[in-house]
Amino acid sequence: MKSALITGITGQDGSYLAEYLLSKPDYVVHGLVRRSSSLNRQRIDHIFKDPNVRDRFHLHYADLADASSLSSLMEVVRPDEVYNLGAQSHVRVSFDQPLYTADVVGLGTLRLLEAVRHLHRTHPVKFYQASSSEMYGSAAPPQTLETPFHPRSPYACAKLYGHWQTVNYREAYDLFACSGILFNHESPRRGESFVTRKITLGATRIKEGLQKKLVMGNLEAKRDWGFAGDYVRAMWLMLQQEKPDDYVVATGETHSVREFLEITFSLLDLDYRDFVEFDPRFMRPSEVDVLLGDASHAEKTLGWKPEVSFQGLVKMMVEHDLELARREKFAAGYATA
Ligand code: NAP
Ligand code: G4F
Repeated sequence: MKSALITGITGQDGSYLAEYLLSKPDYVVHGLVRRSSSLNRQRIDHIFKDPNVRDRFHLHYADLADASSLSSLMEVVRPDEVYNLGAQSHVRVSFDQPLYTADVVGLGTLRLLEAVRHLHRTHPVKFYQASSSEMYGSAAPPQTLETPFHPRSPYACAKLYGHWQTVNYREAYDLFACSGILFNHESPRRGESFVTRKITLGATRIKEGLQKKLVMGNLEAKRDWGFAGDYVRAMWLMLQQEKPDDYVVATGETHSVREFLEITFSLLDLDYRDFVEFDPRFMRPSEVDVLLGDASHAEKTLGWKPEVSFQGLVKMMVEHDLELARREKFAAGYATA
């Protein structure tokens, strides 16, 4: 059996990656969870209910801010593969909490790499780092592996630190360490405060009469949006190659927030202009205007291609959130009946 350790297992990507690895009969999956006052395991609860995989799925308490918890965990699990997906991953929030973001995202990666390096002396380990297209910041599109980075947020600076530490651990210690520079990827499991999910949740609630307006920031920003389920396959493929390397993972298409709004509302037979209001609260001190990735290295080396189109992604999220809104409306009606 192969054993994988995932940080960020309660998040969007962690949940898809756990499912993907467990769909292979030769994987045991260990997830790092941090203590919270109320349980936040909605994205992985179903795995424990699946009799075919639950015996191969284990959770452990630790934190990227706590080096001792990471080295203890590494000794207990002795994983063959480590996927570092844990992060304070919200760009806007990183302007409010820059030091915390740098600690968890930047130093957290270094703490984990150190724990991996120590284990690697007695047990071979492969390492995946969840790097981000945010690191390109204001660099002109299309962004490739050769494009110089120009980060525009505390989050992006912290991710860049983690990226270079990963590259340096590969070069200095001969670790099998890969940095996946992933462009935005979404799904029905996307956190509610990221723009795509905020739009699909808001629009479907408006459709069901549960909400009147949707308050937004910059509608002109453009992103290369893919489906998270496609992107976790690329993470796994990187660790199955003969040599470690860095990869850009993207769709090669870019769309504005405004286009995302237009398509979402039109799927619901609504016009977004009747419902969307501007609030400067959602603007950022420095913005990333256009992200558009070139994934040709991943396509050529890993044989990876996205399977879900942009239109398909929006439709998938709208259908999921419309069902949620209908259930919410039914529950509200039932409560007041
Ligand atoms: P997400 O849904 O926000 O999940 C983040 C995960 O990190 C959660 O499980 C969270 O745990 C965990 N976490 C936060 N602070 C932690 C800490 N101090 N110690 C341990 N775990 C901690 O993020 P995602 O969208 O799945 O993204 C996964 C990774 O890819 C992140 O590193 C993100 O920065 C990066 N990335 C994402 C995208 C994208 O478009 N989604 C693109 C490029 C890179 P709780 O549940 O306890 O909060
Ligand atoms: O959905 P967002 O918050 O994602 P952002 O900033 O691109 O970051 C995401 O993708 C990165 C990869 O490039 C990841 F590394 C990161 O962890 C995260 O997953 O915002 C997208 C765009 C921005 O330009 C933002 O200014 O949408 C714009 N926007 C406009 N109104 C808004 C809103 N963003 C949010 N979150 N909320 C709004 O009301």
